[in-house]
Amino acid sequence: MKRVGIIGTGIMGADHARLLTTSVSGAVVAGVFDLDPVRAAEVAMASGGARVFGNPYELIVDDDIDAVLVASSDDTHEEYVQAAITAGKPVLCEKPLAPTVEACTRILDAESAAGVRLVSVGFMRRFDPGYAQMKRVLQLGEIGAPLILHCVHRNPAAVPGLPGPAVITNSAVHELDITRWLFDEEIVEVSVHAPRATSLGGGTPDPQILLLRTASGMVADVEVFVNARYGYDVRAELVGEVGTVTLDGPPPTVLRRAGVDGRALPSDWRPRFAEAYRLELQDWVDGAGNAASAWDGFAATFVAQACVRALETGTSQQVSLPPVPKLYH
Ligand code: ISE
Repeated sequence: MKRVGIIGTGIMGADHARLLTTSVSGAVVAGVFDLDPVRAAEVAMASGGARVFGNPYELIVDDDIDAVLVASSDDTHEEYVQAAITAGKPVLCEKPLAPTVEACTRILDAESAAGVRLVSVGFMRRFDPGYAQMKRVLQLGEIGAPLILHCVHRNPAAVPGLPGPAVITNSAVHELDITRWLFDEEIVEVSVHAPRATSLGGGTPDPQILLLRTASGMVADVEVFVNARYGYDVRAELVGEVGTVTLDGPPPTVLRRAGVDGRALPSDWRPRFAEAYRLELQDWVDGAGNAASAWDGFAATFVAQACVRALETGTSQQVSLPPVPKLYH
């Protein structure tokens, strides 16, 4: 039984604790830490009596904790991931690995110095049955050589407290990862276009259109709109030389009311990606190693920062990733 310690019991930490307790085999939530001790105690209780730690570093080094899940705020990921590497424990870090390239680089350096891959990054869409099907269709050659990926990523409202660039570094970063993963190729050029901003977005450029060009010339266009109000909606269409494959959410719940025959949308990502989160956690607990690596986390943040620069300068940016460190070959 793998004893998991969770740092951060907010929206994602609590959800991971619930899935680990109810839907994942071979794991138990053994410890939790949160800046808010009441919130930590609630999650500990719901997880069947996990120990509440008063200090995240004590949780990481404790002999009764085998593996660490980091679900604290984005800007604190680095320090906890580094401490887990030092303690020699596997760590699943919520995306983004860290919001800056510098912080991600320090993590790569630490993991390379340790000489063993301990870090997984929570790009859960890689485990979503819809995206997995899309990749399978592509690999089987059913749509021919891929040319274009169209993506839509809409949230009803931005997560409170996140800075403006988080539209890219926290939300669109999923599509940056999915584009690399689906095409199995690096993104080499980006541009970002901001139409007139929604009046409901508090002044942030929102929505935004990202254009991503890959090494062999495929293009992904991403609409990211984090204050779209009507519901959580993630879609994609992959266009190949002889066909297309479309991802339009999980099996729909059909809702008929007020003279309308429609589909119910969730209010956030947890129901939409519930199965992806479950599969991701099971894979991590089993040590199967199919999750995004620290290198993938680094690459996504590297491209995200180029997108932020593209938005700020209004010019397209070349993206030139450094060579892949040996540990990730
Ligand atoms: C959030 O942090 C997530 O990871 C969701 O999957 C994403 O859709 C949302 O935009 C992010 O803020």
